[in-house]
Amino acid sequence: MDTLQFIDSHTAGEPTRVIVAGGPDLGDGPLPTRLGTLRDQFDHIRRWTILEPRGSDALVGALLLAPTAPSCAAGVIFFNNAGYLGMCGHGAMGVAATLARLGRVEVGSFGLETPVGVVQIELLSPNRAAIENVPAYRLRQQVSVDVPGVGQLVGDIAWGGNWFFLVQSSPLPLQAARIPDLSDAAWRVRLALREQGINGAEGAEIDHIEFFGPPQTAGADSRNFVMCPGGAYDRSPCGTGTSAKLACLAADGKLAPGETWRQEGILGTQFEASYRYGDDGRIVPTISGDAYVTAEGRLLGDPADPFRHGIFLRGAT
Ligand code: PYC
Repeated sequence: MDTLQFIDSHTAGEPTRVIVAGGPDLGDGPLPTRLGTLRDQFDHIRRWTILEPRGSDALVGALLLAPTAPSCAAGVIFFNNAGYLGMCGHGAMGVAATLARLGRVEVGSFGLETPVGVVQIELLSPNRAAIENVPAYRLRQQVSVDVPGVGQLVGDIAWGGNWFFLVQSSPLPLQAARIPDLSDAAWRVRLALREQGINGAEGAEIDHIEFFGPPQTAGADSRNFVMCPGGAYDRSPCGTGTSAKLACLAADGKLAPGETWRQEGILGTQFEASYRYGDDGRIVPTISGDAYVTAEGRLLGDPADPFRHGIFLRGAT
């Protein structure tokens, strides 16, 4: 019987499952190389961890690895029901809470190595972390896209560790009761961008869609709805999506360095965000949020189980 040892958490409602032992040997090379090995040779580990019947579409997985940078407490590769994520903000907060649970970090600063760079984390308490994300920037402003069944939408394209299309005026009310409609509309936007050849840098697919509207909870500056690459919506305000939002606010002169932005998600939970300028003129966002460990255990893979590597029906990408 194969086993994977995991710790589950949620960050502002969005779940993270960290594989803490039993994962494959990916060598000790750079994280992007190890991600390639995981994807090409061990993708069943991702499916086993994330997909039903052991997981769910909402889960983000994180494989804990030895870092190459001595300054880092751990390396990590994030993945979901559709594939691999360069970075994941809520997931990094979940990893921080998990490392605290394991006794591998204490309140204070440490680095987390990801395939897209080192993320500095300040563990503020065992259940709250501030993530200094990889640099974020806006690639294009006010891009028009014709979305069948939704209409003409205008949005910005920005990088926050993943590629986002950010629609300032949501085509639908940002209410939890409208999540199925919001999901349908956001998925249509994703497909329309793909079909109309609207991409991130170097032809990268824009695989996260973000709608914005007025805040509904005290203290927030804005509310969002975020569609993730595999068709699940983000229960949290999305760390990389909030980073992309900060890049747009900074480019528009609407938020000064050091000023706080409170982004509320579709469940009403909040991330607190601010930025500084990096050396290359891009912004370096810091995003804070709460994460709670919810479970720990072992995933079992009986060789006789036809679904030991998950059920995958959607074919999202
Ligand atoms: O928090 O960056 C994030 C994220 C990406 C996908 C789901 N959550």
